Amino acid sequence: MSSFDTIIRGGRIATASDTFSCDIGIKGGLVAALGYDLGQADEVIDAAGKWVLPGGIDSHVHISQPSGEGIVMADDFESGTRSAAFGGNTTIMPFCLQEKKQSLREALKLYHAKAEGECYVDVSFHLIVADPTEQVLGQELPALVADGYTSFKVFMTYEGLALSDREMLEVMSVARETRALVMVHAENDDAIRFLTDRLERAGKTAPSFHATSRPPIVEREATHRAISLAEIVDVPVMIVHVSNREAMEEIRRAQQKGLKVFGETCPQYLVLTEKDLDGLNMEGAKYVCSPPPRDNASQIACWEGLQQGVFSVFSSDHCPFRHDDPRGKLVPKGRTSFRWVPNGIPGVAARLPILFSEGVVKGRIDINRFVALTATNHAKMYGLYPRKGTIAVGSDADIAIWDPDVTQRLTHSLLRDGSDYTPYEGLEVTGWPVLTMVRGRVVVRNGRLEGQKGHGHHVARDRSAYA
Ligand code: DUC
Ligand code: ZN
Ligand code: ZN
Repeated sequence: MSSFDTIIRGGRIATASDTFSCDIGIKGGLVAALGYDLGQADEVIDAAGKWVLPGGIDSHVHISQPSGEGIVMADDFESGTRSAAFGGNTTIMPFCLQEKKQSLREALKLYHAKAEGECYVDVSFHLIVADPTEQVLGQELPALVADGYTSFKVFMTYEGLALSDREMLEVMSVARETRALVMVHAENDDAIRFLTDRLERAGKTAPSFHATSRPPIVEREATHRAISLAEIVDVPVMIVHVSNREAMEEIRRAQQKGLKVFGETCPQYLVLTEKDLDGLNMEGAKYVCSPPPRDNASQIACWEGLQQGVFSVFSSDHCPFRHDDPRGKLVPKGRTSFRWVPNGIPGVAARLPILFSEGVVKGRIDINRFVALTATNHAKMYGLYPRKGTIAVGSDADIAIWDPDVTQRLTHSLLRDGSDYTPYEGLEVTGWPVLTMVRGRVVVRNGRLEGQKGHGHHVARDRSAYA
């Protein structure tokens, strides 16, 4: 009888702290041994010449989320988790959106029903708190945190989603009491609406004006305010999808003061700019997301944030819509103003290859920081560590094997999501995940889907290591 179900042989392993060469013995979905001469296994995977890394954890993903009348998100849980696996991810963390007047439990029931039996990789929901009633604050949130939903996102912009400062404080207080982590979308809603109205009155309605309507100062002000509110309550806070230097410096300043303020950035802020929104005939709609991509100086600032630890996580903010589709980016109202163009871009499969190529291959970050930014820190931040996010005896065998020598141009067909484009089309990347394994089972091998949907399941989380 074999000692192991699988042995991964001859690869070079990197974790967030160490780099070493040995074999990995896997049994019952767990890493059971690290060493040499591990003996027999039902399957031996040759990883010579390859990196063997913890599978990516993408802690910022939107799937099957209601997005406005007549608009449909391009990914359901089947296609979204499939795409995640093709991009070297083994866990994703989608949002469960509470609608106004809806209970959070009710919302969660719907999302679980959508995900059940459909997932190729593991999933774990964050909650979006859009209607913080007394019942939600006093009863639902504490009970849900106890059940393993240990993080919630709040929005400072968007009609129907934006919370007042008072409401933010109330949610943050519950987070403090329950040791949950609050994620904040930081943009000043009044300023955006003022600028949007002014642009529309001047006839400036093309997708490119989306970026004009949400300049860096709008993000910087809200970031400062979110940090201040968290300081009042004395609670840790994660500022998500940071796009520019001013917001990044607000986070750095708070960290230097000793506050538990964390930051996240995303691929669109490293390799896209607002110029991408300029395309004629609604081509620019492909790049409409919030905050919008900025300029080259902002890209440099985001790299600095990653290199210097101001940002602890690098996520995709995968929020996919089809482009050539009246239920996606070409929704009829969107032609009348950028205000109505669905907000978000796909990226769950492109995230890791972009950071590997632009970061590790180009020498901006080392392989250990890559692992920290794409897996380990997500696991620690959101209560999945050490079960996930590392390669260690006893951890889930969530592993991605990377060929560092493959060079190719990103193109949508490689990414296997439900959209019809990638905003990163044509970007040359070196390094590619050639095998993705979730709890010991191969899901993707050499560009072919081997996994079964339904193998991925929902994971209840512990408290954040930082809460
Ligand atoms: N915020 C997100 O986190 N994702 C997509 C759109 C948005 O505004
Ligand atoms: Zn957001
Ligand atoms: Zn998002």
